[in-house]
Amino acid sequence: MDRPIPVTQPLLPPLEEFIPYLSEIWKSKWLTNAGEFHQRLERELAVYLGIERLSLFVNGTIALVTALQTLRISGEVITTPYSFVATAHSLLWNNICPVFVDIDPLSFNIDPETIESAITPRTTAIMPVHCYGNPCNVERIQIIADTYGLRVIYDAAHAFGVQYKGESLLRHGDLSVLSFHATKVFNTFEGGAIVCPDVKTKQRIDFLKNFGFADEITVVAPGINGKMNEVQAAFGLLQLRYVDESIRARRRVDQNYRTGLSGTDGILLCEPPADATQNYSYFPILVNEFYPFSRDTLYQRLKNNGILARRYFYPLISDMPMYRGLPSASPDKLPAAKRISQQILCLPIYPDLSNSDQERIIDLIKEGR
Ligand code: T4K
Repeated sequence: MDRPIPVTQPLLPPLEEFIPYLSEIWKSKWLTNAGEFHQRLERELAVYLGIERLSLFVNGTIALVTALQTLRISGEVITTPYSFVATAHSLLWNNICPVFVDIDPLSFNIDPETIESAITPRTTAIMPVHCYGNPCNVERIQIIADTYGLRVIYDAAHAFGVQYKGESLLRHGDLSVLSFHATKVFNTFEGGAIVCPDVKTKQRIDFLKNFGFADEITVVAPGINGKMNEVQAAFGLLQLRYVDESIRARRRVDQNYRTGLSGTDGILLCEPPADATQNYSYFPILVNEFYPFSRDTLYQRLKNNGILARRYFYPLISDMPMYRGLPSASPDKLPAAKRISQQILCLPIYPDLSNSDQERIIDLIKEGR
């Protein structure tokens, strides 16, 4: 069998274009701690994303943990069970109790109508996820947050470059957190960022990611080491020159799937979000009862043919051992999330996915009809 087709593959610009960046690092001997490339990437990403400022991180998870520290979030935080585990883990690492609420089965995002009844005197914030880059109902969430005096931290790990109603989706909420992991549309091998609204907040975040140092001898908080290093930042600068081309190539893959799979009984394609651009980071389909096999049989069938589709996100976070004892984790309170997690399958999508490989994937799925 040929090489397996993974669910994604990182965008890697030509190697020879990266060498000059490495030469500069070798020359300067400046490897980390807010170096030149780090500062440049912060500036260039802010311009690219259409935001005022961001603070780079070593990965998205540490950025989530730090975002919660930044706003001194405590007690309970309302969040979604339908995400990558890092969302809820960032709460546990801050000694915060996650309170899971159900999702909207069309957007896969937190259903705002479930939030109010989950608020208690201990609630301090809401942590929604823009799942697959689909914008959350940011207006409704903000109204609830304002009414109850809650903070909003968006896990925007999937939302690189997404524009909502003509401006960056990352402008919503108190903070938004990005991931630049190898599997993301824009990567720095590992990496992440917190998008921050004002200079003071960025300064606090910059202290927190550097052990809490405000200057050489002053430590203002029990910070962590969350710094992005110069090799990561240099790679990000190079990668930024290719990211638009890469998103265009992903769009082609998305359109091929839409054409090839439309009308297949039992396979539901997800509607592109209204009022928003897409980055095509994932291609989720739902395998429902009208398909001849279960989602897991289709997953295995594809795998047997070297196609490594993934069940993002199954199992639900609320079904994992460290969360399932929580009252809010009870499956009967999360019916939409439960159903979607049992039907979801994310198909391979990345710039280099060839038309012939994609045809093979489409044919295999259609053969099941
Ligand atoms: N919040 C959300 C909503 C997230 O989705 C994530 C991460 C985070 C927070 C946390 O951000 P980070 O701390 O990661 O920055 C992957 C990623 O590791 C993870 O970053 C991502 N979400 C999650 C959805 O997917 P796995 O365990 O599925 O990755 P893995 O290693 O199986 O990789 C998937 C495929 O990608 C491989 O089959 C092949 C390809 N691949 C992967 C890597 C690492 C490559 O071609 N090259 C590579 O270097 O979690």
